[in-house]
Amino acid sequence: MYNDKKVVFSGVQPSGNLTIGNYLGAIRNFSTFSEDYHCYYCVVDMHAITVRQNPAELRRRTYETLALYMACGLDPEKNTLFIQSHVPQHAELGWVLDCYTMFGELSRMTQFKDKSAKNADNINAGLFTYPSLMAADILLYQTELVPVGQDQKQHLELARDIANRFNQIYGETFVVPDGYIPKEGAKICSLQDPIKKMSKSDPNENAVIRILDSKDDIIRKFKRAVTDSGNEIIHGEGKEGITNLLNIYTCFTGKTIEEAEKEFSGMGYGDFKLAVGETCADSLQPVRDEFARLMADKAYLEQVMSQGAQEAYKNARRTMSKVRRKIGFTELKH
Ligand code: ATP
Ligand code: LTN
Repeated sequence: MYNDKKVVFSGVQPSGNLTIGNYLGAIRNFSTFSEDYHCYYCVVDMHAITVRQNPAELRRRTYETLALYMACGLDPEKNTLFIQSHVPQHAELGWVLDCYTMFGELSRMTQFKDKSAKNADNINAGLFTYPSLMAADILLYQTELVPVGQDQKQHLELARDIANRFNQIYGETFVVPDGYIPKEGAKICSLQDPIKKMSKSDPNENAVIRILDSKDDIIRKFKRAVTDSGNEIIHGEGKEGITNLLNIYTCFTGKTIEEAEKEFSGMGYGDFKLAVGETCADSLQPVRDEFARLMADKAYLEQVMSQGAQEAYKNARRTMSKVRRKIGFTELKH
């Protein structure tokens, strides 16, 4: 059904309740590729355990992330939706690619540096080799395009370098993937520290808007958003807080920044924040409703998971046998 189509792959970690950063930077765009590409959207639970997780919560969030994919418009009949740990070739290729990824390259990854600082008591080897497992996710499916937010650009470049290196040694094996970083929404910032990206594992709940937050919570958090001492609703340097809010508003409404500035001109910060909060909460309402409906039917989610794992497995297996042959692993004949 899909075989002649080019491939799109992306993943989200079930490491917390998803934020509007995950939504606007990544998931919302996923369904735009569904007609023209064979799309694989994966819940990357193996990446999530690079940071300590509570087992029951990890399991629940894995279901929730899958349900959110669907609530954001991904039809499991048109996209392969699956869980990373259900397809063992991810771990298998991950190991192989570790052997073609340099210590120096991994040491330069800013996500590793940030997460090491945040988890100083658990700087494990998986956190370090996270990017080669991510490269394995992508390369296993001969992916052409990877829709992600700005923060993943460095990991993607490394995935391309690894693919090129492997191809140079063994001849054409992997498609070299391109990133797709949206023009709008690629970097939604924290509401409390608008220089930092909004992150689902931020311990400060006021800094993040979660897709599943209630309307009241969303409005309350926007009202508390950090701004500046001025009173003009314009974007630009020194106005990172207002710029971030304008950016969120335009992502949800499709308006340009200039249109939004005009619309809010003369308005106070309080009313502006309320308007952004209401727009955001109302835009997310259909996603929340659909999510609740899907979560009530666990059997259906399990059926989607197993169908996705089977589809992914078929294609992952093909790339993996090619890799095994190229590097000189022996084959079991009996
Ligand atoms: P964590 O805090 O656990 O590291 P995260 O919020 O960074 O998680 P990921 O699961 O790592 O989320 O990312 C899923 C997708 O969402 C990726 O494509 C990533 O680039 C995108 N993304 C994450 N945060 C933002 C953000 N603030 N703005 C835009 N895109 C984002
Ligand atoms: N590292 C990504 C999640 C991720 C991913 C992928 C994204 C894991 N594997 C493959 C795109 C393609 C992140 O967002 N932190």
